[in-house]
Amino acid sequence: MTTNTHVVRAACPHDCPDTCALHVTVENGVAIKVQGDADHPTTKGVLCTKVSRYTERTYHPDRLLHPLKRVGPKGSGEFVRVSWDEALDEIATRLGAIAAREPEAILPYSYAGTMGFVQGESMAARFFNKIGASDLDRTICASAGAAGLRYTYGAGVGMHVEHFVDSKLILIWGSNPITSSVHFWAIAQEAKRRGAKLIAIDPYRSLTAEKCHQHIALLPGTDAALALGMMHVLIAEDLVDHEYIARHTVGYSELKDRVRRYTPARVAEICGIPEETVTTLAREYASAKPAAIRLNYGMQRARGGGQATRAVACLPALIGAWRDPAGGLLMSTSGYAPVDAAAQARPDLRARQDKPARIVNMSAIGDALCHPGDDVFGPKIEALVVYNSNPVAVAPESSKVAAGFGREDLFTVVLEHFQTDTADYADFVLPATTQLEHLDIHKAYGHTYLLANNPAIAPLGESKPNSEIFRLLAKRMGWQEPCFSDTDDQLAEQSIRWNDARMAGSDWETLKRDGWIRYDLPEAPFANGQFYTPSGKCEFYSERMREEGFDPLPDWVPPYESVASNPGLAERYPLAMISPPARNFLNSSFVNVDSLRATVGEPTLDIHPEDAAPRGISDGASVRIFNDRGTLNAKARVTEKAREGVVVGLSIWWKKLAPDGKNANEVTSQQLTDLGRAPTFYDCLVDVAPV
Ligand SMILES: Nc1nc2c(c(=O)[nH]1)N[C@H]1C(S)=C(S)[C@@H](COP(=O)(O)OP(=O)(O)OC[C@H]3O[C@@H](n4cnc5c(=O)[nH]c(N)nc54)[C@H](O)[C@@H]3O)O[C@H]1N2
Ligand SMILES: Nc1nc2c(c(=O)[nH]1)N[C@H]1C(S)=C(S)[C@@H](COP(=O)(O)OP(=O)(O)OC[C@H]3O[C@@H](n4cnc5c(=O)[nH]c(N)nc54)[C@H](O)[C@@H]3O)O[C@H]1N2
Ligand code: SF4
Ligand SMILES: [Mo]
Repeated sequence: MTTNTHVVRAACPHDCPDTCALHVTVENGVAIKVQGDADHPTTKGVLCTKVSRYTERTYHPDRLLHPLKRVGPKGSGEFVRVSWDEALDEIATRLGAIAAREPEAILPYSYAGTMGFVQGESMAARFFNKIGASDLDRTICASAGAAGLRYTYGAGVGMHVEHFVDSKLILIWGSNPITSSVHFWAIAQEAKRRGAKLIAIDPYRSLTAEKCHQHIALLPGTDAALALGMMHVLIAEDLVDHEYIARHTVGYSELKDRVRRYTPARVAEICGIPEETVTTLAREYASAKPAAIRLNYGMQRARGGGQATRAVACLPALIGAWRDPAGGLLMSTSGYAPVDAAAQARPDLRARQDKPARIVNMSAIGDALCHPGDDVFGPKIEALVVYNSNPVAVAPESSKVAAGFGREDLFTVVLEHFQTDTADYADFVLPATTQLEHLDIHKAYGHTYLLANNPAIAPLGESKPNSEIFRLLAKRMGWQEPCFSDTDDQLAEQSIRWNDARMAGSDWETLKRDGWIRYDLPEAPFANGQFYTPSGKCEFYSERMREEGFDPLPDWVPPYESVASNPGLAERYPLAMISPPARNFLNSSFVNVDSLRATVGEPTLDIHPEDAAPRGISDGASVRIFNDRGTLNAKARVTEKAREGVVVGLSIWWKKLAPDGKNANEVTSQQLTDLGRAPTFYDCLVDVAPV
């Protein structure tokens, strides 16, 4: 037999800033290798460990290959195989009956299991718009930081990641790129070889912080204070770029007043770091040219996360760092993509154009599902359709989430690759295709390219793309609108405004053929101002925020739960817990890939020797982590990587694959951030005791 081998151009679907360009090698219809595209300027032929093993995930023996219907009690994971016809008929009938009475009792629940537009909010969004469902506020990751950037720069925009290679100082702030953005880390290392200084700002001595020249281990949720303290020094010592400020910023004099109260001494106390660290950092930041900040989402998961992002985002404008392509800041680049959201989601399909849909925040899904319904909340949630997300593992205050999902009167459909913690609570589980089996189009949030994902292999078993599942459901609902017949190819093409100048005349056919294309943008995006704000300037003072009832100037908003801000609670639960991602998991994805889970071993908790000793905790001991919301077990690692007062449990475990059936979200809270209504995963007091 002759072997038939070819290579397919694809894109990594995962929620990761790097959005790699992939080459998938297919032999006789089987994907045998997934590699990074050597020509793509940020992927450079390299993938992370997880996605190098993507075929292991796609061909995993536990892949869901046919529809399942629940037979046991909710959460028991007892299902029988059913046909697609039986599953789709019953789902359409049940949703149709609810919609006839109260459409807003239906709720989609989805996030970035895939970041593709086609398998994300296109056909699915059309389906929920047409049925008149409640809208999901998709806040679980980045919406605090996104709001901070939007008020300051006008959108999620920043430096081209490639230019960090020429930076002389890089602040890696609330970011652990060795884990969460390896391609940025490769660039930062090259900058280091060329003489750049790297400084990590992180309460935890992460894999990245260990490898930087300096590590500033501030207390969680105190970043805004540090940024305001730096501004205090920059202004007091006249280290600012007056010309840039005058031409390209708004509100300098108001900002000057605001930062007066953030003296290095006060900031040092808030952040739990030496006073001279604040002063030296500010001076170095002003003198290194060009200076760049890689800001990331770890620092916006506390109450003041929105304002913290805003405060840090003001820094590059104060010193005029934006003048150089290798100066400025990168948190997100997703605002550069000329996305046509209305063409994707078709909000015009909603019958009620006179009133906005009821909105349910995904970050408080536990409370939402447990709510009986009233005039303020709106109707009780009766049906939930989950895709691209695993809320029973990833959403905060997990005991409430599980209680909500456990409601016998809730009708739940889960589209998945695997029988996750969430799928265990489904009435119907529908098998979805993976990235190798479907078509998609991807923007990124950590670089400035648009990518295509061509399908490499046929769907495994009876699995279907999300888009096709919603297309089939729409047919069963009897909807006649032509948009419910659009193919995946059409959905992809409709996602982008191709005539936007940033697309430089490219089209979908070219993108599919070439795999990726760089947006046409200036190399130093804000050298001449041209921010995406209403004023076109970097807004230190935001008139929009004032109008919307927020503090128009950046400020430090203390955490809900910290020793200083909540001493009563801290008496009982004196340790701040953070639960950032483990390197070989991707949120809760890959936890079920045995070879990757083996590298992590079991759930761990890093604790400082000074916190461990008085509690009688020795290295390797089993410990119980607890607060009023819940409790979980982990293996203690007594280490100075965790600063005193802070414990670190790398995440996000599948609950059912942890020895005690629990993960870090047992103890996290459903409180929301100051801006963006985001979760506060890293704003969480606990205590720890030997088991
Ligand atoms: N391997 C891997 N890669 C991933 C993911 C994954 O799960 N695994 N997840 C992906 C997703 S969805 C996202 S959003 C990104 C997340 O990746 P990042 O944006 O890098 O954010 P986190 O990993 O949450 O946190 C980064 C660092 O912030 C620190 N941190 C915690 N609290 C604070 C604080 O208050 N201030 C400061 N300055 N630092 C703090 C943490 O200790 C951690 O080392 O990574 C993506 N990439
Ligand atoms: N304690 C704690 N909790 C956290 C965080 C933390 O740092 N600490 N991080 C938070 C962050 S930043 C995020 S982004 C969220 C992430 O939370 P989620 O967005 O829920 O991400 P995952 O856990 O990776 O789950 C994605 C699921 O989608 C499925 N999936 C992937 N592709 C497809 C597809 O094409 N079709 C269908 N139907 N399914 C698909 C995968 O199999 C997987 O089970 O978690 C948050 N939760
Ligand atoms: S998870 Fe991130 S680093 Fe890994 S292949 Fe995907 S985009 Fe690249
Ligand atoms: Mo995220």
